[in-house]
Amino acid sequence: MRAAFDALDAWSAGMAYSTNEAAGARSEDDAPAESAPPQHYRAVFISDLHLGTPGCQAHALLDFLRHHSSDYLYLIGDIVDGWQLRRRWFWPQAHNDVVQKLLRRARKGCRVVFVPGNHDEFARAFVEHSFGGIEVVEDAVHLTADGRRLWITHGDYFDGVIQCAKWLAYLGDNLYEFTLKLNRHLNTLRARLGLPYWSLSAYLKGKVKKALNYVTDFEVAVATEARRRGHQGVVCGHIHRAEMREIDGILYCNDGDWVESHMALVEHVDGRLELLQWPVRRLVTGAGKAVAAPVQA
Ligand SMILES: [Mn+2]
Repeated sequence: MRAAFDALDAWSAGMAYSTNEAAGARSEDDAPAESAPPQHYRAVFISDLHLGTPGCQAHALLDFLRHHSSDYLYLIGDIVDGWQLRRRWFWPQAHNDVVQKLLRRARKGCRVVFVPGNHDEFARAFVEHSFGGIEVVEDAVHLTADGRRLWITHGDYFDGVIQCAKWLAYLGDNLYEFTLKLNRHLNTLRARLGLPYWSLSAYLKGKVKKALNYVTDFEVAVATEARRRGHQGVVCGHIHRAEMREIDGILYCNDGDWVESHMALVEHVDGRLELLQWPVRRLVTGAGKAVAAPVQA
């Protein structure tokens, strides 16, 4: 098993060299800094990259990784989308570059920890193994510089205990907007057929409300389990909704995703936690309200 990983690592490293040669440039990490040096953090937490899908914002993610270095890097699930890749192979160069960057980071002494999610559940078979220096674990506990224990889990295990269709949670407000449009077209058609007005959006509004309840239920369920395990907080992903707030004395953090929100959670050297959006940096208050801050030069 170990040999297979090393072979794969060597193969992927070879890929990186050939790519760089083709581009006529050396690895960007090795190149002298042309712009500002990367902002260094104690820990960076990212999840839901969904590499292997057209939705993955690999270029934004590469840019984020270039600008943010850390002692610890947690990959909290749905990193590679095995579900999508099984249906249709989609693996552009940028997705390869992300994998290269993560492997290189591990080689250069950053402790990279991968907690598989539901879309990369294939990796759960390799728990307690190391993939080119990236540790694969079922879940983890991160000790912050100020002594807080944060439970690291993707979050999909909580789907089973929450009674609502999870796809609604992914859509949320977008679904409502879309529904308004659909409603208009539907009723134009109904009018042509001589049928009375019928509000699809009103019908679905109740369902969206249920989806919002799902998000809250998810957050409470994850925080409750973190408390039961004796931790002070939790960092998860899965629902693609970045958040940082206290739930009954437990710090609930969701590091967002790299499909839509381009968000990451970072721990400063003093243990302070912050949600970042890249390229637009945001300060997220305890109430979950995002305040736009100047874009880093
Ligand atoms: Mn997931």
